[in-house]
Amino acid sequence: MKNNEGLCRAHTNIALIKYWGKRNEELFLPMNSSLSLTLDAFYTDTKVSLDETLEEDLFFLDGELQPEKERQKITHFLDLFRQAANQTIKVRVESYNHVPTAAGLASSASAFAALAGAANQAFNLGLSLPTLSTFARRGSGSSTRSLFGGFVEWKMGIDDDSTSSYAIPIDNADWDIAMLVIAVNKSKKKLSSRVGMKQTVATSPFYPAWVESAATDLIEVKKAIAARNFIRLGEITEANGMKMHGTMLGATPPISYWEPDSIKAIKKVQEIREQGLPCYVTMDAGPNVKVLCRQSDIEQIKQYLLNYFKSEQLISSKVGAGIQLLKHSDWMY
Ligand code: 2P0
Repeated sequence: MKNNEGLCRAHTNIALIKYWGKRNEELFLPMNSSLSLTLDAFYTDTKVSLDETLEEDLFFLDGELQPEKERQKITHFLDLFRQAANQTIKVRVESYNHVPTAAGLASSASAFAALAGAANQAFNLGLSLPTLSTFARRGSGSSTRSLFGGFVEWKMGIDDDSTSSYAIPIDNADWDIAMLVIAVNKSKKKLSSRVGMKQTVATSPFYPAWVESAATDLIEVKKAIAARNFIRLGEITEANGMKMHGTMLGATPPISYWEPDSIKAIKKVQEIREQGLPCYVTMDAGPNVKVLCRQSDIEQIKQYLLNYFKSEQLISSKVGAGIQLLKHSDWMY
């Protein structure tokens, strides 16, 4: 690795206890703490190269130079690193997303985590992972949790103290855990999470109850993880996701990311459970359904779902690791 370059891989994560709302939009400070599972199947590789010949940052995604609006987001984010390093040098960013197109999963979590890891290396900052997670957070809230593998908690922190809201690993989840994505629709969502959460905080009368309930769910889910109680973990996960979507329905105008096939998928998962295989759904700011299950049951679950969905709609993932710095020889693009 050259001393002005950073190469990093970060996996995406799915929240089991959801983040939905900010108390400080500029600093991306959340209304509640959240907890996620990092997934192996979906990741972003990013290279950051400091380049004194550049007059502005350049951002390439999957080999294509990105438009001004996207570049500005990256520039704003990289300013945090420039400031920390006391430098003004411009940067070339090359990112490659590994998310099966059918999965329709937003990749901002892995994107900003990989960019943070690569920038930490390129600017030679040597930030610890929890501190680096406070930087990643400023790109996209959910990316805070993608710094680590397994089950990860993103602590909401205190007041407007940016350093108090960071991620920590809870458990490496090496105990027969997996996730199956049922891809219902891969088109871009109509309402971004950023706007959706703002609208929910501002107008849903259920919002205070959501915040209170998410705090209790977090305590209970951490107990379930500590006891390796998969059924309890699944029950809390499913209930928390439903509460988040219920809170959104209470917004003005109401918000729903669901489609008819989302409900079909939820019902099919319930049927599998009634047949004795424990599996639980969670959904994010889109129509796709994620199924938390045991790795040892995933093939059987998939077989059942194949009666109702196409095989390319069913994408399995094992538990993923935290960010990894890559060597030049690992850079395959
Ligand atoms: C989560 N989601 O905890 C929640 C659950 C979607 C539903 O974090 O505005 O892209 O960049 O902080 O992180 C998606 O929102 O939003 C998200 P910003 P982000 O995973």
